[in-house]
Amino acid sequence: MHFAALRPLLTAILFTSCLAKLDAQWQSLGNIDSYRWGSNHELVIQSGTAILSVRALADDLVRVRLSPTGSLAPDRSWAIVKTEWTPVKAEITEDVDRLVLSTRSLNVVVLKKPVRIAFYDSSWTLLNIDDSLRGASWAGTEVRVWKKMPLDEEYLGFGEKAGRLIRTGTHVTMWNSDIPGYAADTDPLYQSIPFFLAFQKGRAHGIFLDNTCRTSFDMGKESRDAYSFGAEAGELNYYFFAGPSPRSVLARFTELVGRMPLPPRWALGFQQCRWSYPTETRVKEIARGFRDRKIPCDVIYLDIDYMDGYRIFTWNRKNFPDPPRMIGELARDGFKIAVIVDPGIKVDSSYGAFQSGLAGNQFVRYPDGRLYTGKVWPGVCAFPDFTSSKARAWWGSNFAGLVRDGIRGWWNDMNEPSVFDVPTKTIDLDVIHDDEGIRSTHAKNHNIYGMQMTRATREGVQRLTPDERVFVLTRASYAGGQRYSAAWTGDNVASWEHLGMALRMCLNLSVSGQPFVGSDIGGFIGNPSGELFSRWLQLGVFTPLMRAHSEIRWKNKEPWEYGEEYTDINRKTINLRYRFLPYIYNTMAEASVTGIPPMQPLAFAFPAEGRLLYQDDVFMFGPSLLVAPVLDDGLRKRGVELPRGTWYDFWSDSSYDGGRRIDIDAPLDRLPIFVRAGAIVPQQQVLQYSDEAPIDPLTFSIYPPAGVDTVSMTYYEDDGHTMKYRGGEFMKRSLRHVRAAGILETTLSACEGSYRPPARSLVLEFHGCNSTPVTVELSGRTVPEVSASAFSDATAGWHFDEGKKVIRVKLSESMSHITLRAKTRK
Ligand code: MIG
Repeated sequence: MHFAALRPLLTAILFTSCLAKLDAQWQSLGNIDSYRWGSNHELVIQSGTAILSVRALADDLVRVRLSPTGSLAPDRSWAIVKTEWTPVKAEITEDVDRLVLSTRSLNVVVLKKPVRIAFYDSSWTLLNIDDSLRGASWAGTEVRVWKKMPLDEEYLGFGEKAGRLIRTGTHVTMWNSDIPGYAADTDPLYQSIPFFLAFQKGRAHGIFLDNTCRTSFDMGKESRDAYSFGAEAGELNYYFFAGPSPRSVLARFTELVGRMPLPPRWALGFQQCRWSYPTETRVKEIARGFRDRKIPCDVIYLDIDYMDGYRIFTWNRKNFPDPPRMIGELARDGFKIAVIVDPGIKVDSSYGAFQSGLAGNQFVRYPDGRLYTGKVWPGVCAFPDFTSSKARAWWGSNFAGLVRDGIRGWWNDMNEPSVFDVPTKTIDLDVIHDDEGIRSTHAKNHNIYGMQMTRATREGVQRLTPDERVFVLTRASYAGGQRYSAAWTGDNVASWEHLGMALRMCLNLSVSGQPFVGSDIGGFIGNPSGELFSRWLQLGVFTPLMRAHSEIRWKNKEPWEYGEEYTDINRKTINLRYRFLPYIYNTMAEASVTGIPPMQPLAFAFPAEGRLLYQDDVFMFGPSLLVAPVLDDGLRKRGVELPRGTWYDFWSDSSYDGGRRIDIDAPLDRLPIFVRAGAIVPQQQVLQYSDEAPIDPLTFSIYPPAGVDTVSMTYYEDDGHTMKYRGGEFMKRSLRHVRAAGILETTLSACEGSYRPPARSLVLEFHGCNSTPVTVELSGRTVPEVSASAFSDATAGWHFDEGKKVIRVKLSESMSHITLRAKTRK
């Protein structure tokens, strides 16, 4: 592909949508001329000069590629990690009108005249079909496919999108863009994940367009009976995920593009940021501020002013005279320090990173070899070519100093990349990237620039600290970026509208493969009211990244900035986060293995309940908790559309029958949370930072299952920060709970894995118990009853909380089988 030659064209269409093109310019696949059924279950259809390749990678996963010229480009992807698939059983049948490629769960039909593709499930229910008029098409360098759009199908996903969760009827673009103070309808934003889920009649399928150029999805805005997606250049190259559950779509998608590595546990603690804490004195004041007020916090960030003239990998020695000493002192007080790093390297012949970058040819250049430079914070800068493995290795080795100083978190900003004072706001589109030897334009590499920066950062720091888990946070990314980094939603605004947007952006990112998400709590730009800050912080308890941040011109956003009443509320909120850490850590461990994110839209968690599709102000966090944050000013009550089944109010223990809308109290100090019947929710004591003390006691709150079902969960724990879990140093144990008339029985299995926490107590909380136990037995031995006040100090005992109808039993954790039986009156 000769992108350089296309520069005038690419620039010209930068601000126009490809939909502005006249239909007449599009050429679609014509009639079939021939086909071959090649190796690897690849069906290749020839139609004129064009070929269409259809390949079954798994029973429920099919890849489709189009080449208008008949030659497919070398098969390389920045997103995909799984390229070897166990061959599936697939066969081809042919009749006059069509070819059918069948796997165990899909029938892929290729119509012959003209060539159009349709996906049916194994019982021949139609899932997805090309538009008969257009189908797979091209126009100049552009490629696009039109699909029929059933009236009852709804779409969500598309990565970082701020508007309504359901994107049906909208047009979205993928082009990483730095847009401070964006609005709900601003598009595109910082991250590009060209993936979506389609919901119809309780089932889901998914599509991933793996093309790094500017891409767009018109989900029925142009016309109500067709949707389309395509790219400005490159290949029409998409993956079809058959589902039928949204979970199975996301599991496959993340198998294809990779999953989030398990984060260090401290990264799930509360994090405090501002642009900037500019001196050692100020950083320490902030740290003191948390400890003195007994508000938990794990991480403090240093924004751009810690550097010497914004030179990456340097310190401002006047304001930070001795970084290792400062960081060491803060570490003793339980704080981890994270620093911002931007891609722009100041053009300055006396600056080490510029010298070594230039000498090693690590920066991007124009086709004629001139160094590309653009203005960002440091002034005129050169930009590392993160698409080159050599440049990534160079970038990574630059972290040696900061790692030695004790820095633990790596905040990658401005990596869309953002460039000041140019109309395109980014690197010139004809600038050349290595692209792993292919040498292609910025137009093709723009959307992966940020992702490859996070990769270079993670891999570099990991090489320097091979035994520690690495925490990277990014603003820009592409599909699969979760392999390297957590993500936040950029420069939002301190407004109620933005609070709702933050939730929807986190949900969209979550269902697009990125589970480790959060927004600037309080809003980056502007001063929130105390109430807005407190409500935002409450939502933050259930966003995996919980970080408050503020722009330079606005007031501080530490949790004590809003007066005594709010300080107390905010402490309570952050305490709640720490109390839930074992649950949050378990949901993140699950995401790292299965790709299923902690934050889930109700539609994702309960696809059979179609009415829930439109509730985008309520979400599931993990398998057990439904969170209904307050997103409006002055509200002290809110409506919640509960999914079917029984739900318990986390605060009052009242139970509700779901499948209907209820109103729930939401006083200022309370985040409405519901627990699903049959849930087992691990919790711990409140700490001032995540590793202040070992978990003790570890509490399992058990909510009555519906009927006499057995419920179970597998609890996961490890040392929280090293890589040893990969070698089996973790602890997994399953809990089973059965509730029959008059008897509660909970069994904890023996432990799997070789990690063992220090000796500690377990508390089992049996919710929804109508009467006090007659006896409680632990592996056959009687457990004594203790008073409520004696319970917290007791090593073993039980207590009945009549108000809340909860039986609490304390025991010391033993690594072998534990069976606890409580007999109650029937
Ligand atoms: O041009 O480093 O989104 O979080 O505080 C602004 C300063 C650059 C943008 C980030 C924001 C950060 C700010 N940065």
